[in-house]
Amino acid sequence: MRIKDARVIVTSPGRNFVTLKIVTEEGVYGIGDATLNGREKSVVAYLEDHVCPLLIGRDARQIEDIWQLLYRGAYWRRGPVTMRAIAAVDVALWDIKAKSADMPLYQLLGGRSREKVMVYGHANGGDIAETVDAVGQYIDMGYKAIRAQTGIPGVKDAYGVGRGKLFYEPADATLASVTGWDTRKALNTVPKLFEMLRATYGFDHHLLHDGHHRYTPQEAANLGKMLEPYQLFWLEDVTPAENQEAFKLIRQHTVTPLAVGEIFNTIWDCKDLIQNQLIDYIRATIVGAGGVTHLRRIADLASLYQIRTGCHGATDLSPVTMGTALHFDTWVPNFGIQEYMRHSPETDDVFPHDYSFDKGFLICGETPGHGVDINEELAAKYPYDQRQLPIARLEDGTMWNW
Ligand code: GCO
Ligand code: MG
Repeated sequence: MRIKDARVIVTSPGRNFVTLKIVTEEGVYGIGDATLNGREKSVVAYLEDHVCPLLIGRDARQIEDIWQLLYRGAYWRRGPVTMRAIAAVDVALWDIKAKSADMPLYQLLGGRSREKVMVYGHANGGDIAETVDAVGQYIDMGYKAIRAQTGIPGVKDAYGVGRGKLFYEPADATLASVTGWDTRKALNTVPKLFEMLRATYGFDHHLLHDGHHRYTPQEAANLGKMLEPYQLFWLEDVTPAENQEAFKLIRQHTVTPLAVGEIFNTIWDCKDLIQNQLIDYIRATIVGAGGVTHLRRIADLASLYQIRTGCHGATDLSPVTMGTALHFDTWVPNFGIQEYMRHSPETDDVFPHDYSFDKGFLICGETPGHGVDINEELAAKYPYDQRQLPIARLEDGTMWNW
């Protein structure tokens, strides 16, 4: 089963997506997501100039060898651009393999470990009262788990305060827009939000919060401690994780569960965090961390330490990543939760898919492959639209982590 064609499709149905399509001589094709939010074109060039020519003529069934070829063969390892390109190839090849076997992808991975995949939605509000209302709307839709973010008085456009009810699109400007940050004010506000949420809705639902890399390890430990009475499902990205050791300090001071990894590319980014049991959930996902082939290795390492998965699933991960992640989640023994930020109707039309939502769970379909396709004619109607993620600055102008 030789690869005849490999090409990149860029489309912007509401936001930008980069998709790789691989076609075999037999006419079976597979697609993979290669979207890198705000830096999309770097992956397009990496794929078109350096990866696609290497694929032509290879046996599409040799997924592992092709993965190793692209990882070792480039000499320059890891990094978001390389690993997204590898992920796109890997997912397209798994799609082809599963279609050829006439099986949904989860069957090839080892079959079902569960009936359905628990997801969390994003509740956002300009202030605490609005966020409490937004959480109520998710509860009414049947969600079991909800991430809650609120505006912070005195902070311009604090992280996570969305435009739009069911999804939030941070890449909102041609060149990065400037938002504000103030840790003191955040530490005054976030615990009050969760106090109000538990007072209003009780303790039956899972509540999550994203710190989006804003706190120092000491501040993060303090936040984790203050949130303990509200029993969070997780506190995410509470400090940057380039220095994995930083989590030791946080861990010594709080039992609030910690989640990290949406910007990780390989197992090496989380090796120490996992082996020292410094986190509870690993957020690496299909498109970010080298596809199914590599994410499976991360999940297996995590399982040795009772660390569970929590795949990143924001709107900048295309339906192709969501569909593939759902097959992965349906199989992976140490599943924790799946993030589910809904896509716009325009995006859903360009990427027809067979997964469905039912009362707080997503269910992957039974179509052979990963169950997501691309309507190329429709995709061509939405040309690339230059957008970047915002940045954050402190009151005195100091550049901070967004
Ligand atoms: C999350 C995230 C995202 C990121 C986005 C960046 O937990 O869903 O932090 O919303 O900000 O994926 O492109
Ligand atoms: Mg996050």
